[in-house]
Amino acid sequence: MKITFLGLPDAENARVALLPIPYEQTTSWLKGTCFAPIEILKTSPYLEFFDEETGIQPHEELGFFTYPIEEFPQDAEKALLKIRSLVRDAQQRGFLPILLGGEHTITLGAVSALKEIFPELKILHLDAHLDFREEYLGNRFSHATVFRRIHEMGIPFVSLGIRALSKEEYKEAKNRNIPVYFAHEVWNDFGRVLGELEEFLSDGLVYISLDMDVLDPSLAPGVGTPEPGGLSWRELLQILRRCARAKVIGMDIVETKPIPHYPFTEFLVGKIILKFCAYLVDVMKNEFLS
Ligand SMILES: [Mn+2]
Repeated sequence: MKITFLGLPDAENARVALLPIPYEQTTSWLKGTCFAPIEILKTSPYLEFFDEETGIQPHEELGFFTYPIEEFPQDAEKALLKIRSLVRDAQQRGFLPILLGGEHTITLGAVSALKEIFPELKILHLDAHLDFREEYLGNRFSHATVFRRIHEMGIPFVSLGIRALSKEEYKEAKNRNIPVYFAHEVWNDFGRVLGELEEFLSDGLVYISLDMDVLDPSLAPGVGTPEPGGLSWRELLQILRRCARAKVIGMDIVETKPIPHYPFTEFLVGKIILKFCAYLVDVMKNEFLS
């Protein structure tokens, strides 16, 4: 039987699609992100479907469609092409695509598909790492180089929550005027960060790339490269609330690495999806009423 988000049958008029992308080739330290998509889906039926903050049940208002879990090519180029055609398919069918990674490299496949349709696309990058290396361990298409490639594609982005990067990445990002919000800025001046984020989100079409290690590892320990000092749940929700007011055209949630017998991080991914969808519905309803 097909594994679906929340364990529910695919909704007839689904507006949101979950795309499992079990691609993992270049993770540098702890392996296992390829197991995340199936584990995220498997834990999702245990989520509470009702969102108490908005009074909304996202599965009733938006409806979810889950793409089947398929094998992924080991070769980065082939994998990215496959992701690209999956995202294009989701887009053509009118879904908001949410990709479940897999390593961070998958973002490249998604945004290359979306940029063809929406040239004005921009990205909100939530991560502990800047992923702005020219190459990593001899590889140009790696989880550690994703945002360098995205920069070369001419797609604007802001990176938020950063707290692990090399001196070269730091310098390169500065030289190229990449807006980076470090974790310490979130701790010390979250109001300003949110205000500037709101400005960034206020025009254009936004793709959200959420690396689970942006969260504090006390909250999301199941990641390949945990870094202390990450976002709190409350901070993430405040960011997602602002995102819901923007024109979001796609999202990925990457780098979850299941810990055996401790599926909390996978469970949290499902919770993030439900929260974000509840906020989307809330914004649609309120805007419709006003
Ligand atoms: Mn990361």
